[in-house]
Amino acid sequence: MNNYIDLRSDTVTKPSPEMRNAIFEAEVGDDVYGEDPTVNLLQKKVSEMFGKEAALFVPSGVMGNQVCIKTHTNPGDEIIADVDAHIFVYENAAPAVLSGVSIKTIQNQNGVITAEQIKAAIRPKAYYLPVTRLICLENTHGRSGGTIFPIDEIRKIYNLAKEENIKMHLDGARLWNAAVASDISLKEYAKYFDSILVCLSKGLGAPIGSLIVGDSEFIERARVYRKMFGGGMRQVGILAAAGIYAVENNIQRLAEDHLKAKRLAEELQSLKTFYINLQNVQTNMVIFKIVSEISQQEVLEKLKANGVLLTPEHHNSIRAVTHLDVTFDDIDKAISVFKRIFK
Ligand code: TLP
Repeated sequence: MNNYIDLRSDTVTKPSPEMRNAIFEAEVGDDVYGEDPTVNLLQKKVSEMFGKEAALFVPSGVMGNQVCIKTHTNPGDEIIADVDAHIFVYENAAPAVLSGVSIKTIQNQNGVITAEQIKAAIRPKAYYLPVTRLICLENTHGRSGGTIFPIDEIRKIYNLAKEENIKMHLDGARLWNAAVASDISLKEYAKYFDSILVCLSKGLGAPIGSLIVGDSEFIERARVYRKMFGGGMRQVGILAAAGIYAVENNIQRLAEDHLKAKRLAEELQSLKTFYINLQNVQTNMVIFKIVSEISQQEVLEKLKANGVLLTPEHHNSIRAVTHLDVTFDDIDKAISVFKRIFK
């Protein structure tokens, strides 16, 4: 896909020469013994960034979410998530398979579920009902096009969770984007969650890797499930080194990706083939809802034939994601392609 302007996802980013150099230079050890100095450094660094006691390096976002769900719950419990949450839609029903829990889904508005909706979804206490154990939020929210979860609503949900003795998990695969765009610190977001998943392999440009953060006791228990799920890794400092490079160099620059998404959306909003909700273009994604006769597949094929890659999204939409491997120039080229093909 080298010759394409690849807007399918920020997961397609490749390690830069500087990041490859950090990988090359990494000191390593056996991380299952806890002896990889570079992994230990990454975990320490990231836990401090979030103001939490500990962090654990995991191979993927899905594994991070699922290890957290497993650590928080018992079989027969229920977790709450929005109906479009990655945890619910894109993780192969893993909460049912790996943790034996059901998911009570809530309709979201632009990625947001409210404390009021959640309150209504919490099960009353009765021996024949599942126990509502965990509330999962997603920030930024992928299926709504990278929208930011408002901090005021997070605070209300946190207060409710405290009252009800329910834990809070954040799928923060792209929390970095939310923090940069909203100017709210990672620590402030982290205050309201018992566990957070963050990814290195999306907008931050690392080839692989995610972390979960939480208190030390939680992370110690999570380590057991990481191993159980096959995520115990050995001389993985070569990947942690990429992660350290990513968090030290590639967070603030996400603002550029947000500008690229804005430019794409603003330039293409006049096309009649699509509807773009500009208010939802808050970070590095643009959702184009197809509002003319043309099929989703045809739109994607035409774009591909002209060198631009996007992905299908639900509700007859297509999704563009900006990232560090597409330049402003590439965005302008993609805009010309759109304008040439579509009305
Ligand atoms: N998201 C991918 C696809 O799976 C949709 C993408 O291209 O956006 N949480 C969120 C919010 C995510 O968007 C993703 C990946 C994950 C978790 C899972 O991360 P990985 O792919 O590392 O397991």
